[in-house]
This record gives sequence, structure tokens and C-alpha cells, in this order.
Amino acid sequence: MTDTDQKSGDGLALQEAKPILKKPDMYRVLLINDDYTPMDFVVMLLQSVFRKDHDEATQIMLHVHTKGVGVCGAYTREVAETKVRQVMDLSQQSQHPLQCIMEPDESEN
Ligand code: TYC
Repeated sequence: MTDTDQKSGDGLALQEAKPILKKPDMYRVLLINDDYTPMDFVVMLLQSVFRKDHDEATQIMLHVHTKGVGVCGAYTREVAETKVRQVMDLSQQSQHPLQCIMEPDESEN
């Protein structure tokens, strides 16, 4: 007799509750290249908003500059939304045309 087929007095089978743990859906935050936003500004954003060190921030900025688009990181929906908003707010305040978007991270499923 195993744990799951023990019977209680009234004949009902008792089964131990299994916690259902599902990984949250993840979203990639992407930076889009443009011809006007200064490289230093993009590096600063990657350090302040995405917590990259100067070397990694520079690598990501140069990837976006040469390829047209690049991933800053993958986050839960609310965190990704907040980072996109922070990038867009800082860019707008400095009057740069920098664009930042998010998309579902399909590699997580
Ligand atoms: N292409 C810009 C320049 O030459 C730099 C840049 C990089 C802009 C990444 C946007 O997402 C970007 N000054």
C-alpha cells in the first residue's frame, strides 16, 4: 500500500497536496538602433536600468548599433514593462529618439 492509496475511515482516498509551481512567462526587452541617440547615453541606460557593468553595456550597445536590434535582458511582465517605461522616459527627457520594446521570450516555453 502506497501513500496515495491509503483510505480514510469514510472510504475517501486521501492524496497529499502537491504544490503546482509554474515558471512565470518571461519577456525580452529589446533596444532598437537609430542614427541620433549618442552611444554614451545608451551605455549609461544599460548600466542604470539594466544593471550591466560598463563592458557588457558597451557590448550590447555595439551589437544594437551594428545589427539594428539587441536584447537587454529577460524579465517577468511587470519588470519588463517598468524597464521599457524607464528607458522611454529617460530618452524622451533627453530628447533622444531611442526606442525600447518587449516581446514574449518563446525560448522559455
Ligand atoms: N547608432 C547610434 C549612434 O551611432 C548609437 C545607438 C546604439 C543608438 C543603440 C541606439 O539602441 C541604440 N550614435
